[in-house]
Amino acid sequence: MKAATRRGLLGAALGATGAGVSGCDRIANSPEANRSLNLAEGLNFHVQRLLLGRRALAREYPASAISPDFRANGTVNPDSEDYQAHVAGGFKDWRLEIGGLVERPLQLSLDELRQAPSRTQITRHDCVEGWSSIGKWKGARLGPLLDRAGVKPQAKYVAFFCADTLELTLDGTGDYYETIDLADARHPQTVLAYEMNDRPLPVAHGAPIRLRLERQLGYKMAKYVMRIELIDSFAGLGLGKGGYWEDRGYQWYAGI
Ligand SMILES: Nc1nc2c(c(=O)[nH]1)N[C@H]1C(S)=C(S)[C@@H](COP(=O)(O)O)O[C@H]1N2
Ligand SMILES: [Mo]
Repeated sequence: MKAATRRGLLGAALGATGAGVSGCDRIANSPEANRSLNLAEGLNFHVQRLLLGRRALAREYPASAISPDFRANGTVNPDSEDYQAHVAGGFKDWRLEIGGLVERPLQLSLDELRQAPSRTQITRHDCVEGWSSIGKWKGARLGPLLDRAGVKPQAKYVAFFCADTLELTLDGTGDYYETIDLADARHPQTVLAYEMNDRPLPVAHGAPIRLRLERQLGYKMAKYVMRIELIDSFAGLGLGKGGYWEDRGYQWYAGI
């Protein structure tokens, strides 16, 4: 690659952080500088992937591609008394809490979520176990909800706390939870889905709402979301790795 092109890339990726490269060709032609430029280019690749690549949309499909039998996985019916009471009452008294590092904590009913800015998308769900299904999702976009709550500057992650416990452990760490960063939270396809294939979200798939995070694997997409918290670190949650499956060895960033 020509030095000029390389500088252009570097400038694009690093300019904003002030780690720019001088425009001197003699520096670019010296072996030491080239080594550091190559290093920086590797960095640049990751920076681009992180900052630019993650804004790209996941592929969307036509209605004809929808799987006739979308698989359900993990918990398919949380057994907690609270949750079962909500199912029996049609989730009328259910409220989604959005709290933690926010200016205005929210408590939203399902109707209020249905009135919030929404998005509908037909996407492929990929489970780490090796199966995929295509479904149509409609939900409240997370970004605008976060704006309504007013994210405090020190917040870095969004944590989702679910109604189900997958594993009863002595230390009480078996509750399903997940965390994502704010870039993913504000991605246009990141929604709190309350509809699947044009019907209210079924219990097996996470009623009343489940996260859709279309650029990552299935285990990131928390079902049965009861509470959302803005946090600056997930070290204190569960076993400290950022999610139920992450605590058991899976990657925190499960990009696909
Ligand atoms: N609360 C909760 N969320 C969950 C799970 C779970 O067991 N509990 N399983 C995860 C996994 S591994 C996958 S693949 C998807 C499955 O979603 P589905 O049942 O709609 O296929 O949900 C994810 N979110
Ligand atoms: Mo999964």
